[in-house]
Amino acid sequence: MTLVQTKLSKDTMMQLARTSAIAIPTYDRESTEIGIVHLGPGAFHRAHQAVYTENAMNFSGGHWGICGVSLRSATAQEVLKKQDYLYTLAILDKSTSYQVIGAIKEVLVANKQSDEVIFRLSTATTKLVTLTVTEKGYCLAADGSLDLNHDDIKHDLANPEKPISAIGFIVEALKLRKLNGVKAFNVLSCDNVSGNGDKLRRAVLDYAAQFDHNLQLWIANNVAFPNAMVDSITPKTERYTVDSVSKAINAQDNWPIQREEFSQWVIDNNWQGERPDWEKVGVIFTDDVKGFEKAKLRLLNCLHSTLAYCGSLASFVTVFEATSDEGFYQFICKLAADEIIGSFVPPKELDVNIYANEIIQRFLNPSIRHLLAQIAWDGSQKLQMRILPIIRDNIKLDRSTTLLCFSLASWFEFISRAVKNNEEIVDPMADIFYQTAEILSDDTTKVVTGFLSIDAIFEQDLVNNVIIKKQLIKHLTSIRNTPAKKLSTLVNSL
Ligand code: CS2
Repeated sequence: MTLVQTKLSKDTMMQLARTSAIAIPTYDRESTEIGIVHLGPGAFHRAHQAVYTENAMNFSGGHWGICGVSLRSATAQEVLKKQDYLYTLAILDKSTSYQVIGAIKEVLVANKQSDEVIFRLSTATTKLVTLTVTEKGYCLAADGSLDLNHDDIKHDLANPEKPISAIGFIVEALKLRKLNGVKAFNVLSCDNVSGNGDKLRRAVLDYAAQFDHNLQLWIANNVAFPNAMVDSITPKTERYTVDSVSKAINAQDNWPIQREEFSQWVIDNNWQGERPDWEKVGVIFTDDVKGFEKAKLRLLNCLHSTLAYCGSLASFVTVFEATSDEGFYQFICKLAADEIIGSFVPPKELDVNIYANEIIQRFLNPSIRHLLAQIAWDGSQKLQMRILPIIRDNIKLDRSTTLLCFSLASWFEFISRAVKNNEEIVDPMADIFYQTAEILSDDTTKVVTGFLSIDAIFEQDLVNNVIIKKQLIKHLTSIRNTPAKKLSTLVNSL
């Protein structure tokens, strides 16, 4: 349904700004060159890094236009091109504010335009490569090295000039830069992955080593891979977002982005490379980026995933709904206080009790419709960063793990129900779940043993820990014995 006649474009944007309170780019967008290539320009990138870059260019200019590279889907290109790559950011708080973002100047689709992508990456004006390709995009094996058996990596090793993976593109472009005497770009990961820069560096160096040790050495000496922590709750754009934003700005925007007001980007202070004036617009540079990462993954993301699985089993649809339930609210507060805070050393700049409380308040933002189903995706990857390290640290510190095991058991049940009902599971390990026969069992000991046998997720220290196994079986049994409506009482009694 098109609600308004005018289409968002560079011609209509000026009109918008004159007639309404919509913020638009204040830098000279037409003459701004592309300085950043971003791999994976999905919702999060467009609501977060692109906005910081936009605000930095509004503040002090610079040639930091972004070329977004979608690795597979052509949708971003199709939709955004028709509106001159402009889109609206809607910030949902007590009231909603709108900002038209102009930082993205081009979108390429890697599997259709690999030559253009490599050209853009290897050209001297590209100073920085950023990426949001999610946990699975790093193609890493369980031991942290590049998974040489990963289908995309196998493809790229056989066809290095026509890559399909982010790693393949980065290395091919760096190879050309080295060959042509062009200074290397830096690579800044913006994925919600612990030690994201370190992990990416490992993947890139392992891949380069397959071809040429000199290239590997050159990359190791010339390319920085800073670690970074990113945060802003960004529910995916739904039909109602398109309609309500288009109505509010009085122009049809077919791909606006919505997010909460809170936004944080913390980058390693040791990194000195060329970049937009991000520090002028709120980006924090710190010596303890890993501390921030841990705090965020362990508090915000662990609580999110817990709500996603337990909350879905209780038939809640959104984070707001689940957190507004008294039983679930008490449960996540207790989980944070008793088992998460204290499992790690927070950065000195952060009061972790206040931080935890603020996160739970963010979940209670009634304007944000954040689907539990969206957060539930890719559990096999996410839980390895959000729950398992906390369990492991608590064991070492002789602290309780029972609430964390409840959270893990609810993931087991969530997946096991999906397998039983033959539903689609959005997870790179979905095939493994379908192949693990025990997951279908009515015997909860077998189910737990089946999950723990997946060695790409669970390492031996956890598999052999009898206390953890007992807790998982106990919780899975009580989840199975409790009707959805009573789950709130169950979690509140833990
Ligand atoms: C969420 C995150 O989908 C998920 O897994 O937990 O996307 C979360 O909203 C962001 O990390 C917040 O910064």
